[in-house]
Amino acid sequence: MSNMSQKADTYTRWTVIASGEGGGRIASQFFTRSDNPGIDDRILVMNTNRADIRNTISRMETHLDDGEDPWANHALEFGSQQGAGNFFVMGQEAAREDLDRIVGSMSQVGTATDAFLHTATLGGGTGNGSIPYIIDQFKSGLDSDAHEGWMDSTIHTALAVWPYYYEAPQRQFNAVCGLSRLLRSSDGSQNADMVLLAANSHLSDDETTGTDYSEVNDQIISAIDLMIGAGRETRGVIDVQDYVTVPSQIGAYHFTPAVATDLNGDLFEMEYMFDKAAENAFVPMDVGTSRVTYAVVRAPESMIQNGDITEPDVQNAFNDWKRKHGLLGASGMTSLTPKQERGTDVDVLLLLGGFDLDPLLDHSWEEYEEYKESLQSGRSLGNGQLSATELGRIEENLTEYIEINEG
Ligand SMILES: Nc1nc2c(ncn2[C@@H]2O[C@H](COP(=O)(O)OP(=O)(O)OP(=O)(O)O)[C@@H](O)[C@H]2O)c(=O)[nH]1
Ligand SMILES: [Mg+2]
Repeated sequence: MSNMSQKADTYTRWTVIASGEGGGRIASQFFTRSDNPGIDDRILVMNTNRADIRNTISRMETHLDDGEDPWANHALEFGSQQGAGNFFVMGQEAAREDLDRIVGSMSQVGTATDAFLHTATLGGGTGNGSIPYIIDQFKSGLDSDAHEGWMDSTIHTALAVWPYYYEAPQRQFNAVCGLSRLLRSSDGSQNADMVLLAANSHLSDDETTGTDYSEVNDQIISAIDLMIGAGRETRGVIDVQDYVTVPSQIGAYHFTPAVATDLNGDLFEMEYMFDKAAENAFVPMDVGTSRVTYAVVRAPESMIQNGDITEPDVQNAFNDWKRKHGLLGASGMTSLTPKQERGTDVDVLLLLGGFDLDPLLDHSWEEYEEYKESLQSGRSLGNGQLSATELGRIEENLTEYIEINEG
């Protein structure tokens, strides 16, 4: 990884790319904080819809340096239509129309970045349509002068939000297709290097929200914080390359975060903390089916310095925890990360990968089938077309991927 050390000596430089309204809302939440180690202000929000992106920008604006134009560095409107009509093919076509501008903006915001975090909701059309397509363009050797080659080795992770289970069949249909397209390109090869999943209904049982996603988004942000933190100034460092190498080799590169924060480190055993985190996985799943498991423990610097919590403690506890869940065969790593904070509050992130996807898909598969039937021999809208053959490939790619991870 010689290229990484050239770019950043001490930690992974992340860039957040968001497309669509929900993706933009999550990304802007990074922006509205005083301190974003690992990301700084490398954030780009994109949308096909000018009104949506304006709202996102006005949330970000107060946090920009005086006189900085958000449109110049942090926002992009793409495609010739307003919105994607909640049809992912439209979002994809919009990105195709403006690929050069998108790549140009990404290069500008993410100069010398090590890893992209592409953020989109899977229920809609814009984010879900464009993000898998954009990743695919990079992975298949995008031919552009704009990035001067440095992007060739950049890692593309995706953060994908599953719709509430009660949302319309078309949303569930989009989600199933979006997951497939993030995991695999049309020819069946791996697309994103890592796909992080979070399901709205699983994170919040409040069905009355609809417009207020702050509770769900807060949880997502804290998981990403912990994940990014593990690659910084730590004892055991998990770097982004570590997250993606083995999972890609064994075809188990879908993950979900499982998080527990503010646990009293004086009081609780580490193994108990892992259990608490595992209880709060971001999608419905059976922990015992995980094929890859990473553990990130973040503790006050003083606790680490005093030896109250050590790297071997974390490793041993994690092994015990894995044994208890029949996961000793799963590959994995641990990291102990300091935080600048007094007290004894410890935060834990488990990244669970390669688990059986059926418990999640069970919520949407019927609606997917139902909606597919209603399409019959394909669908078109504006300049977006989805042929039966194309949809067949999308379904087959997902089915094959799921089978690899059925255990
Ligand atoms: N967690 C979370 N989910 C969101 C948020 N905003 C929207 N969603 C979910 O995302 C889906 C709607 O997608 P949007 O993000 O509005 O869609 P879009 O990418 O803008 O695409 P179109 O509007 O169809 O062009 C629904 O399933 C919502 O439940 C958000 O801020 N956080
Ligand atoms: Mg929208």
